[in-house]
Amino acid sequence: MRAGLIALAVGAAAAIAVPATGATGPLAPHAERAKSPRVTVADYYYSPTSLTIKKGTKVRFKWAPTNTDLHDVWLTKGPKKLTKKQIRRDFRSATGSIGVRFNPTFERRGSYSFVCTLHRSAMRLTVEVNGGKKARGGEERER
Ligand SMILES: [Cu+2]
Repeated sequence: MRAGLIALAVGAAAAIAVPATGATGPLAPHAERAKSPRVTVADYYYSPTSLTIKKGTKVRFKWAPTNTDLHDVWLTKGPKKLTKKQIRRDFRSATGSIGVRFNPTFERRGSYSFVCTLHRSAMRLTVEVNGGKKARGGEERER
């Protein structure tokens, strides 16, 4: 259970300052106020492994405080309109075991594939970004 894991890890993680700010940061003026989904980056897995969000959503990645190994989150495949520069700047996290900050905002629709470059086969994440009318579970499409 997650609460148990966190409690266990408090001792080990006490020396590392992890900012505990809420989701009250400023949003882009035109973006809808969507809550930020979270993805846990743990030893050899991401949780969840897939995510469907609306365009303009920020995703908060949290490195598990129990980690003992290094991990990162790198985009390997994304919408065609993303430039290499954008990919490098916005969709590649730093590498670390705990305390890494990575909160990309997904401004373009499409399918995004991420891996941990250190554990490519074990750690994969897919993010589907749709137009913004109906996120998650919306099977209907306007045509
Ligand atoms: Cu990893």
